[in-house]
Formats: sequence, C-alpha cells, structure tokens
Amino acid sequence: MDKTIEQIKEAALKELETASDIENIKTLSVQYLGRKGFVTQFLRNISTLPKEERPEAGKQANIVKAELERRFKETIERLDAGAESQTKHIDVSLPGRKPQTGSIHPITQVTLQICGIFTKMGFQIVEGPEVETDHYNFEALNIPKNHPARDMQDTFYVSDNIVLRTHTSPTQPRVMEKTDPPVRIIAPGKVYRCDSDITHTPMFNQVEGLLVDKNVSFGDLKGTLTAFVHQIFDEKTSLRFRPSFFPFTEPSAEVDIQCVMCRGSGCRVCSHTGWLEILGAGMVHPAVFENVGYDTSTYTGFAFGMGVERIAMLKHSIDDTRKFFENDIRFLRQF
Ligand code: 2U9
Repeated sequence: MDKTIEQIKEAALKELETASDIENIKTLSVQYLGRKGFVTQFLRNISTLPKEERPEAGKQANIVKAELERRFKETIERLDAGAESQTKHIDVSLPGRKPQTGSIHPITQVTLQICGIFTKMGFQIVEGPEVETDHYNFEALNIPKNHPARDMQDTFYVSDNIVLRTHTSPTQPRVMEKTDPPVRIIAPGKVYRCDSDITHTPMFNQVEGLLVDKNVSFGDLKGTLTAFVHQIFDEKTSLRFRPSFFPFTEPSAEVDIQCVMCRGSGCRVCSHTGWLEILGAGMVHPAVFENVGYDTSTYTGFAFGMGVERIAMLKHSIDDTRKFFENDIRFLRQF
C-alpha cells in the first residue's frame, strides 16, 4: 500500500479546511469516500497485507472512514446554514418598496369640486334614489306621457312606472314637496340613459341645481353660473347663453364656455366654433312649481344641470368618456 490510512486522513482534512463551497466538498467526499475513493481503495487493499496485520488495519481504516464521513457532513451543514443566513440578510442600502396607495376617482374629484363651489354659494347637497318613479323622473318635471322629451332621453324602464333616473332633477321636487322656499339645492349623482359611444356611457354623473326665492331673475342665474365657471375653469373663461328648450324651464338656455383648448380661436375639440357647451339652465317652469304646491305669484327660481364627465374631460383634455370607467390603473393614477 502506497499511503497509510493516517496519511490519507491528514490529506483529506487539509483539503477540507481549504474547501470554500459545498460543491468543492462534495467532490472531495467522492475522491476520498466514493466507490473508487482513497479510503475505499485502502479498505480493498487490506486483503494484500500479511494476515496478522489485517484486523488492526481494517479497524483503523473504518475509524478514519467514519470520522471523515462525519467531518464532511458537518462542514456541508455549516456552509448550508451560512448561505441561508446570508439570503435572510436585509440590504438596507436598497431602495424601499413603496406601498400602493389608492386615490379618489377623477369623476368623484370633479363632483366634489363642483359641490364645493356651490356649497360656498349657500347651496345644500341633496341625494335621491337612482331607481325612480315615472312621476318624479318625468311628471313632476313637466314631462307628461307621450312628451317627445321621453324619447329624447332613452330611458331604462324597470317596469311601467319605474325607471332608472335619467337625470338627478327628480330629487328636487322630492325636497320641494317637504320644504317651503327659499330653497338652494344641488343634486349630484349617477344617472342612466340607453346610449353608448365616445361621448356617452349608459351611466354617467350629473349635478343639477335649483334655487327658489322671491325676486329670482335670469340675471341671478347668469351671475351664479358665471361665478361657477370662473372657479371650475379659470377667471378668464368667457361664457355665452344660447336660447334653448327644456320642458322644466322657461325660458331655457344652453351655456357655452370659450374653448379651453384653443381659447376661442377654433380647433378640432370645439369643431372650429371657439365654444364648448357645458351646461343647460333656465327659469323653473311654473308647472313644476304648481306640481309641488309652490305659489307662482310669489316665487320664481332658476335651475341648471351639467354632466360631470364632460367637465372632467375638458379640465383634463380627455377625448373619450369611456376611459373613466375602464378601471385602467395607469389612466386613473394620473389624477
Ligand atoms: C327642477 C326644475 C328644473 C335642471 C336643468 C338642465 C337644464 C340641463 C343637462 C345638462 C347636461 C343634463 O347632464 S346633462 O345631460 N341638464 O340641461 N337641467 S335645467 O332643471 C330643473 C331641475 C329641477 C325642480
């Protein structure tokens, strides 16, 4: 035999001391303890020794074999534990992970801004049901059966006399029935119309306003809406009132603002007119007052209505109203 079992043991332990990773140690283990390893070879060669030396040589070789097996195993376990503690180590120099915070939906933000402006002018916020009776949605607002306005507003019917409200105005006769003038209320909320394209969604948001008192004039309406437009857009924005028709107001007007994109010079957004329609308004029709028992010889009032999505689109230069409802987080995070 070339080497004694003690020499094999010393060589193995020396190499084990300098081995730095687990793969190295596994290779060493094969070299010494594997089928063709040094210790195994030594054990095989014992049969070539003189007969009287064999028991002691076998005993020593088995002791060395057991010790080397133990030392290899211990070293592998130690290195394994070290690797694990390294992966658990926190690198404080790395940039932190930001928690994802939510934000207020842009339509809610604009609704709150509109409500904020009117509450500062003394209006109270009122809310009503989204599933409404035919009476409050149409009759009370001077839109009788077979009136063309019912066709104009593509209505979702729940049953013959129940509809998804097509505007938030029905909230207002509900309040007027229980409240004597003066009344200053705005009704924000969701409304439903069977319509869907780039500028219409089957559900959209409105804010409708109503003011009733003695001596309320069209001039009060113009002043109130001018103050509103100057706050929701800016002080430089001009307005114009165009004659229009609504069954619940007489006279009625549509309110345009100077185009927020081109400032009136004409562009694609304003169809080269320099103006954008943003509101409908008028003096409350006497029939609406009679329906709720208000004295039309003492009281007059004005009313107005606007679509929140339209205002939000113009404020944020958005060209497709459907973007508000797609729940695309990349879109919503911008507001
Ligand atoms: C009462 C009486 C009258 C509210 C009004 C409008 C004109 C109007 C539309 C604008 C765009 C709704 O979102 S939109 O489609 N609204 O043009 N709304 S006057 O009139 C009322 C409200 C309540 C008791």
